[in-house]
Amino acid sequence: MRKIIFVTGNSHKVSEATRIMAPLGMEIEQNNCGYPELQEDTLEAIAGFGARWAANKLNCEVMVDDSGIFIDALSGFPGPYSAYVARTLGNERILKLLDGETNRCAYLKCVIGYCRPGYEPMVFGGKVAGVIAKDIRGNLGFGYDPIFEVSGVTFGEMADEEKNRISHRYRALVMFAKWLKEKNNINKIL
Ligand code: ITT
Repeated sequence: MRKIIFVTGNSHKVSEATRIMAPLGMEIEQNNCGYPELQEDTLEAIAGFGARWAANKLNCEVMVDDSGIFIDALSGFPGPYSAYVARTLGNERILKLLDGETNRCAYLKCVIGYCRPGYEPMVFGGKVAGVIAKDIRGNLGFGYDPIFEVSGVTFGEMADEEKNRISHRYRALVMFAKWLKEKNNINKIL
């Protein structure tokens, strides 16, 4: 098992990543040191900056996860501002904003940032498309899960294993794990 430090304050992300990464041969250890979240307009810029900052601070390789929900009818808002909007508006008021709206398409996106001290960061993205539910449903998952619906079921109503099979986080982590394996193989050959 290869161990990697996951810098995040969000324990839900840690438990999802732990379950997703174990079959891929990776062990996750949470570090709560945090990192400055740039007010950037892409998740990639925020995750890349955070990974570089944390790798240099902790002096070891790290991963971070910057995620958000992008709502079509709101021109992609809140996107990179999802954490702030969750704190200030919350799911109920987001549903109010979409009252009477027929286009309820949205996607969740996760960007994993990875960096080694002194190196450039790498970023790996994953998305899952869905719709914003008409009401809050389910008490599983976290964040926007109870209002994000895929095939008629919200992530808040899905068991962890089900969400982890199709989620934005799963897709980003698989890309990351593949890259790490390829990179290690190259290093061994060299
Ligand atoms: P860290 O930055 O410490 O990792 P955070 O919770 O602040 O934790 P983000 O900035 O990435 O993480 O999160 C943006 C918002 O999106 C936040 O309100 C999360 O609860 C929410 N979110 C992230 N992943 C999600 C998921 O899988 N399902 C639903 N909501 C999610």
